Amino acid sequence: MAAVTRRQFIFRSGLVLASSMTPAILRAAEKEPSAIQARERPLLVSTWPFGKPANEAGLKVLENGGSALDAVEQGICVTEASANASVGLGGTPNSAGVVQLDACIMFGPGHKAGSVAALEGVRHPISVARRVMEKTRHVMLVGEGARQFALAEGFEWIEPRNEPQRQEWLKWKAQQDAKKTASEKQNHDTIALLALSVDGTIAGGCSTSGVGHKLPGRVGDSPIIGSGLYVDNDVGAAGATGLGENVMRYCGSFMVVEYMRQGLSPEEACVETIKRIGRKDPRGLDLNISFVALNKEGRYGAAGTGGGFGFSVTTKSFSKVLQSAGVNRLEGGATGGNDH
Ligand code: SD4
Repeated sequence: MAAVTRRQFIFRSGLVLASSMTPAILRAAEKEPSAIQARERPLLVSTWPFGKPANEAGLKVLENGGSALDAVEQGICVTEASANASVGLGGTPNSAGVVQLDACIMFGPGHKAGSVAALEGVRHPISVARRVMEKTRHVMLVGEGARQFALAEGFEWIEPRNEPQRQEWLKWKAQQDAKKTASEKQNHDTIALLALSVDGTIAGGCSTSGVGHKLPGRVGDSPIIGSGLYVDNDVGAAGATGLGENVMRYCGSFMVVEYMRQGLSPEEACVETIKRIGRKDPRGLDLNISFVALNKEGRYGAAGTGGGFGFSVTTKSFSKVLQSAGVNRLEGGATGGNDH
């Protein structure tokens, strides 16, 4: 029998302990033992720095025995309840001064999905989306139908136009009388949160008040399965943020997952998706779109147009905000990034 070096012994002992890892991770680890550390389960990845507390809440859920779906829902609830993002009822009103919320959720096993759009007066649209998935034979409910469903399910009705939001809207309205709307690049915020549990189950969710001062009834990419979010339990998951009209015309998150299925890393898949959209779109890369992704092996990455954007990653050993790759040209590589 070949002699076993000390290094091999320590490494092989680690593999025995890592009984929950997939053969793919083990294969990668055999090539490079340190790869195990970079590909931890559970793993939570979300858009923007404000996703970090959501990830951390999701991790607690997983540590307490909850599922990846529970982690996604409860993590996103943290963002929906916070004032730090245009998500939930504290989000940006539409052009009529009303906050209309979009959200969706997906659970890898069984390829389940639920979604709500243009929902008014409910604090946690992500939970209503989950209820649509679990309690109806439908995937998506919108507007008043979604609101009635939420009320029938016992969700609390909150008066949609609270005073600070009304004041903000009145200010905005006054500005409109004087000049055109500022760049559409402003007033964006969305949480897309992806979770991979120890057993390899993947779930994802997406929630937003949508692009600021949108037309009443406008639905963005965020609640559209395949656009704002996509989960394939055999491959991975992706979520989007940015100007929804530039994501939903291309089924952006679906495309990211398909690139991962073809063997690209999560970051490469995000970069390639943005380039492909940029090659097709008359605006080129002037699109203001970004993606986060993770794969079944526990790799993660993100990319955005321009200089990229901040995204949040949480495992048991760290929780941090990273800078995504930036895509500002159609040929050649992206700038920066954190390809893990
Ligand atoms: C939307 N994609 O409604 C959302 C907005 C967003 O960062 O993501 N902002 O178009």
